[in-house]
Amino acid sequence: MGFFDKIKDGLSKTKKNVTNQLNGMIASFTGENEGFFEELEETLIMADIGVETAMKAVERLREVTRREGYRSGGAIKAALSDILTEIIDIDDAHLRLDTKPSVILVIGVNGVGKTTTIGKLAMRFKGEGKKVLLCAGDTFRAAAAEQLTVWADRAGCDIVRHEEGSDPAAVVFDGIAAARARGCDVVICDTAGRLHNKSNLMNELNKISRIIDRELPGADRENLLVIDATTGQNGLQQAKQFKEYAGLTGIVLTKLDGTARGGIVFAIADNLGVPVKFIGVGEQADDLLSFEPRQFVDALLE
Ligand SMILES: Nc1nc2c(ncn2[C@@H]2O[C@H](COP(=O)(O)OP(=O)(O)O)[C@@H](O)[C@H]2O)c(=O)[nH]1
Ligand SMILES: [Mg+2]
Repeated sequence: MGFFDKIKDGLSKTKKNVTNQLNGMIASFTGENEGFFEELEETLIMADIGVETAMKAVERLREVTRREGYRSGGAIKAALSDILTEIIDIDDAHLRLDTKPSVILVIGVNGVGKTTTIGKLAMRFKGEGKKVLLCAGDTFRAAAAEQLTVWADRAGCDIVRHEEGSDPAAVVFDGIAAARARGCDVVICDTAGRLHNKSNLMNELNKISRIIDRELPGADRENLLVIDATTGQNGLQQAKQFKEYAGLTGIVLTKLDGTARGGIVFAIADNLGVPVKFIGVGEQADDLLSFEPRQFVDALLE
């Protein structure tokens, strides 16, 4: 299945709800019409794009429609597509991992898909001929390290894990040492999404972060926040907190196959100013797609 088809397939739920409605509205467009813009705004909000972002997008569309005197659905659709793409096209969506080793720290609340995403990334890097090491930094539950071990076996890569309840920063420390000794290209660190309280979690992430900086100064590093698309605007609130405490270089938006509200991609990019780098559209190894703004919008509107 091609890349574009895979996105379309993954977004089938979103498409059924939102796209059909949007396309119906767009097809009936015959010229500037306030009712049309209001209805469009509502549809976008229902798709989880967020009130602010929907208003911004529609306002831009109004302006360009007035200026260019659009009278056809085709023209409106092209203009909307450009506006939506512009909103999500932030910086470079590609990973920067040029140093050896480089590090990916994967963070986010419980159950969003961190460990699964790490497994998918490990398989992808492996396929690119990279030597990968996984670090089982979620020591809160023994099952977390087990789950990561299954992925490490599948990807045929090394894993460093300690006992349940041990210090995650120590796991990361050992992981980095092992990666150096074994000449690994990428170290991917899993983390816990839930501790006894929020400040514990943020302190722990902070400590892990300092260990990475200290042990690998100057190394390329990605801090990826994983967000579950089905949690909608709630996910956005979490993201704001993680951004404040941990710093982010990118977002991975998972479970886009399971939600009818793919608009959350726009809300996140617009509100956080952090690029979405990957989207998850299923539980299998190849269900992680590099995020391509234009293709995403095309797949959504087609
Ligand atoms: N449908 C779907 N399920 C996913 C996706 N990513 C992860 N999951 C599932 O979400 C659940 C929680 O994932 P896990 O990686 O354990 O989350 P973690 O607690 O953040 O590490 C598992 O059942 C995964 O298979 C995705 O993109 N789509
Ligand atoms: Mg996990």
